[in-house]
Amino acid sequence: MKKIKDKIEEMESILIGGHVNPDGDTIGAGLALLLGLRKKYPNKKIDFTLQDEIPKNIKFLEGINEIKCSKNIDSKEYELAILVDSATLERTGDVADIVKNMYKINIDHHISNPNYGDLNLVKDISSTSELMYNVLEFLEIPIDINMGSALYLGLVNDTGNFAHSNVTSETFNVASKLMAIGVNNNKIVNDFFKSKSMERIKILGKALSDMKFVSGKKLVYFYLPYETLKEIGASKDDTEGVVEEIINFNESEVSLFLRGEPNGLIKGSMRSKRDKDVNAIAGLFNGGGHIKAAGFTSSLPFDEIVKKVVENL
Ligand SMILES: [Mn+2]
Repeated sequence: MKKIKDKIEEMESILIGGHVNPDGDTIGAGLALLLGLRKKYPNKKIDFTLQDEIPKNIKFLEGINEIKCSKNIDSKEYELAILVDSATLERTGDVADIVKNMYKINIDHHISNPNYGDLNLVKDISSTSELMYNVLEFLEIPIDINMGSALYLGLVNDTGNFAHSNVTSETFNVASKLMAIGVNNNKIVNDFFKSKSMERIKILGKALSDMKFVSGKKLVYFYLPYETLKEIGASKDDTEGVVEEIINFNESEVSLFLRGEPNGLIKGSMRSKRDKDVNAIAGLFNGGGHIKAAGFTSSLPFDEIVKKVVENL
């Protein structure tokens, strides 16, 4: 962390980047860092950029409008890139190209992260936001209510509201310190989880009624073709959380959600309840993530993806 601090102090312009299809963790960690760095170094040029739009249920965070779309970023204006919550550089989409010639700091919590940065802070903990809390402390940046709310959202996002096995006493410790500075737990959880669009509820309903179960492998899966997504009038962030919902089935151990993309590829997400390693399965499709939560993109048809997953579970 000392080297990270030195680099930040040395450079005059910093661009923070997060992953495509941004979630509460990449946004929470990146936004807290943006607000903190701007406060501590008012004379530096500091921005946070993402390729994709902010999901509707995250827009309530204060400072969210400071995040810039990667289309509007000129790479020549920055010397240092800090990538957050991005398991590979490619995961940042268009941002990867913008930062390719910059000095890169990689701050992440995915075990599959190959340490692609010039400096890497990769720790196997609940969330990048939990890690970012420690980074901000090390940088001696006081965490205000807006930064704290962003970090808290990251914790809630990646722990399924403190329900997953990645939660440790340290996760609660960070959550507790955030509440102590005034973060409103109930408001964040309500704004984030209980704010689903009708389209999202409809997708979920479809998933719950059409999901299939492979009892020999305790695998529950659901495939949503792109045409069905369009018929419902949904967008891809309306499919968030499906993979976590279908694994609620009591006999399942692993869930697989497959979503057709407009370009004909299929995006897969997997979850595991106990010890089955879905990071390894995602790896068969050149994806990755964590042992209990991972994802991939494939050009195979959906039935072949299911076959390959079943064979390897
Ligand atoms: Mn994360």
